[in-house]
Amino acid sequence: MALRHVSTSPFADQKPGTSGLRKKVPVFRQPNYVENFVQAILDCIPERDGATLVIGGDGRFFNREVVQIAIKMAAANGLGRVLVGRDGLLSTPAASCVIRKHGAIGGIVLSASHNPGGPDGDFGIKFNGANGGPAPESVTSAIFEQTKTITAYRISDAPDLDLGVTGTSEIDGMSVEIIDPVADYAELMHSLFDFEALTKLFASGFRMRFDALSAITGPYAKAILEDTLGAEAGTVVNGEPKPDFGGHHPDPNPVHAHELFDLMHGPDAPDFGAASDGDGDRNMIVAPGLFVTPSDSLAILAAHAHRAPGYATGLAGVARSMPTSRAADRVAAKLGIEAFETPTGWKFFGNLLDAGRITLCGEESAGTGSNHVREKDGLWAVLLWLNILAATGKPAQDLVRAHWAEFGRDYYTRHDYEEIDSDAAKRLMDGLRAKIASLPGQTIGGLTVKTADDFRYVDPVDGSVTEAQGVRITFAEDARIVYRLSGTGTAGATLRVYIERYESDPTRLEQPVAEMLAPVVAVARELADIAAITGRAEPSVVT
Ligand code: VG1
Ligand code: CO
Repeated sequence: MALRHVSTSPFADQKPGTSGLRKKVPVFRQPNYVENFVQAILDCIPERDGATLVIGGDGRFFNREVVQIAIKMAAANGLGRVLVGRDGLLSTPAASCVIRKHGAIGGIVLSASHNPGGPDGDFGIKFNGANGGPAPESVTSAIFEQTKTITAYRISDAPDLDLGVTGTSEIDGMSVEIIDPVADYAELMHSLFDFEALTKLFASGFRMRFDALSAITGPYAKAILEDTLGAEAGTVVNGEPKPDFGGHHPDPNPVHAHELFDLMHGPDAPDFGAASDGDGDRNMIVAPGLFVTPSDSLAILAAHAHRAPGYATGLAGVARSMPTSRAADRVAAKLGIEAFETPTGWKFFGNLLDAGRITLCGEESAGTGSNHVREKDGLWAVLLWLNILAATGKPAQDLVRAHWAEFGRDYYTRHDYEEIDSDAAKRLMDGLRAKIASLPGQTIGGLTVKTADDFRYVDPVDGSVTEAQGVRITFAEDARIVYRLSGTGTAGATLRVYIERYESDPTRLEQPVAEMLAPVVAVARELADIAAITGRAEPSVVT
């Protein structure tokens, strides 16, 4: 077999966003598009000679083709070994686990996460470093710079490998190990949670539903929940990963996982409901009759994590992304541990986790995780919940209510305005930024602005600065509005408006969310002039 140098020319649009490079499949299918980006990644791994690289993805349309390309390019670029999930599959948290466990130099993770798949859907490529986490901004910027000047890439002309069977082979002097995508991850979960107690929980008649939305977590959830812990067959639904997610939009929220949501709010609700996203890093938790917001989930897990063996010694600290509600901060204050507020995107938790400053972290977008890997982890969150339910013997809905009674409740909603005109989105954010200085002290719609700023993050570990991460406005009435533009969309722009209000009055903890937040929503729309600028009277998705 020979190694080939192929001439190419740059694409101008290969700038990684919140979580890697995400584009429509037809964009990725342009000749050399994938190869250019993969070469740029490999060029940014100086120690790659002879090293181990992990390759896998969420199984969406185009996954297999890109896995083959990445393997052949790794061989041509001097890597010593690649670990590839069988059938090219690895959930994002499992990829992180495998990188860490096998001392890899990093991993190429193929996923567009919660975005729909299929020939006209989305695809994505992300690089994770040796700690198992998404490359930090310094590395993603270097990759982008590389894509702008690329003139050639290196690839082996070996034939395609059979990805369907585990085992080791070799191409051009590089060893290729096809691994069971679930085994290392399942072992890690076993080391963190009390599997005996969980087995007893299911044996006692505890029933749950896990909706894998025809995405990557099906095999993981079946292996762990049904085959290992004895949950009844059929606990995991939509458990076969499909290239187009069976037409599902694999985003675990009340809108896209409405079947689960409806079941949990109906007469036949089992004891616990959960769902995960396209690449397995998100989680949705629903108790019977009660949706648990991801922000509340993070806070509740932080308050009870010590009940699971992996966290029995307590937490070093917690972190949340800036738009995530402040519920976790209240728990941290009570526990006397540090709380951090980071920009959106898991890459910003990496330094805090590596430095041992935090143990748990999470985002309002259904991401929760810990120091066990360097990605958010959907099934892990479900297992931690189950471990807490087993240890306390309390129903999930009681735990949530007890939490509100103790800490108060952060009523929370997110309004997304999807696929709006990019210029209009920019105008809207510019308009808000221009207003920031004059807002404090103003009363709008009955709420008085306390502070307003554009979030700027100074990493407490390495001092790196990330500017312009979203406009946040707090009100004297203990409410908050945050505005930012999505960095994962693939068409036009998506405006996200995050709205919350804290309530500690014990008689007002069970109000309808929309009602409690209506005045704040009205202010959010007025302040940013959303309807006039975007032409949208209502958001496209409310979660
Ligand atoms: C969104 C979420 C963010 C999350 C990111 C990747 O980013 O808001 O919290 O980290 O997706 O998640 P944005 O820039 O579109 O708001 V995933 O599960 O898509 O890897
Ligand atoms: Co995801």
